[in-house]
Amino acid sequence: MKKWVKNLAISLALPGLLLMSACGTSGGSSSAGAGAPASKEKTEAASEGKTRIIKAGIGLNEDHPEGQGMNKFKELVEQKSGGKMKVQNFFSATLGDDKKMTEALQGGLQEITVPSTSPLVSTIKEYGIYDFPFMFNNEKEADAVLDGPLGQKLLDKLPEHGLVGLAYWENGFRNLTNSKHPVNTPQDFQGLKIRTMQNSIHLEAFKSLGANPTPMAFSEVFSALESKTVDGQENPLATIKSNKFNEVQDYLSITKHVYTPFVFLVSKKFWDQLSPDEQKILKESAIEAGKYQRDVNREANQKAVEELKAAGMKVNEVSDENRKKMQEVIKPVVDKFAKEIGEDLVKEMNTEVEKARQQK
Ligand code: KDG
Repeated sequence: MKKWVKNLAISLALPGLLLMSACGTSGGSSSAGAGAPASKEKTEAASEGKTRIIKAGIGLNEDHPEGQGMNKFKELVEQKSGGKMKVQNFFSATLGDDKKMTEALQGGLQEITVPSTSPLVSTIKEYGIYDFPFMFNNEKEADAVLDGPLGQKLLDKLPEHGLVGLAYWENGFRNLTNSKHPVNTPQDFQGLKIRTMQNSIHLEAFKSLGANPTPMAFSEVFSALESKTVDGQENPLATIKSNKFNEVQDYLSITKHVYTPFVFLVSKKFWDQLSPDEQKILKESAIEAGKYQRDVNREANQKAVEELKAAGMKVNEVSDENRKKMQEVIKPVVDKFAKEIGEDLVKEMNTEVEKARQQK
């Protein structure tokens, strides 16, 4: 289906869905609007056998590992609740970008989204510790930190902002693509117009390398690359493949310059209406689907290099030596943000990474 036809269909269907999910239950007598405070009747309504409609949206496509994780989550929730909780998944930013969907959760207009942690930083600065370039060497280290006490500490900061965090999923190591030339050394970034996520650390890190970064919502990236508004972008391989960036980008450089997680968010306004049993179902399903999502993601990232090469991209591996050089150039930016975020938290992060490294 053409994209505009799809968008039109969705915008026509949306008001109906919004109405259904604004009530949080369907087939029930509850008439409370979106974001209504938790009420005894509502909790009882759900446990009395009424169906809850849960609207979940992400920016990436259904075929992306994140989309596959959302489908697994839907399957688990519907199975664990015996069909009393129904998940409606919306992919490809049809409900908006990461920032917009997070705001919709805070307002109680949408129940679930799984954004990159990076755009959250403008609201909760501590999430910036995940944006420090070259923090993790591999996925195992990231898992240990995210699933450990530090990861939980950051999830605990969400409720005061109207959000509940149930788990971390994986976006992954980000790599640079561009339409100009292979990037091997820090000097190769000079003058490149690069789309970044809406995150000040990413922005300043690329500036320090001499690039010309522009923050932009993900849904705008393909056309910005196609129209040459920007020369390049950076994302994990599975995303580059799923979004067909190879059609508008000739060069892929395996920079692995930063690992970014996804965070599984639920609207607190919605969460507070759920019974403890319903909350348990959502939490267990988010964690279980997250494990599946990480596995699928790792497999997809591994396969994607060859697939992108076969599709005509010129791929270069950046040496460890050159990655170190990039890290040195970016260090003043990291030091600056470490002060802003809080030296103690950064120290804790470094200790956790070190611990994970020792475990092997
Ligand atoms: O569904 C998640 C996406 O919206 C987004 O977070 C992808 O990494 C991403 C980016 O570059 O915006």
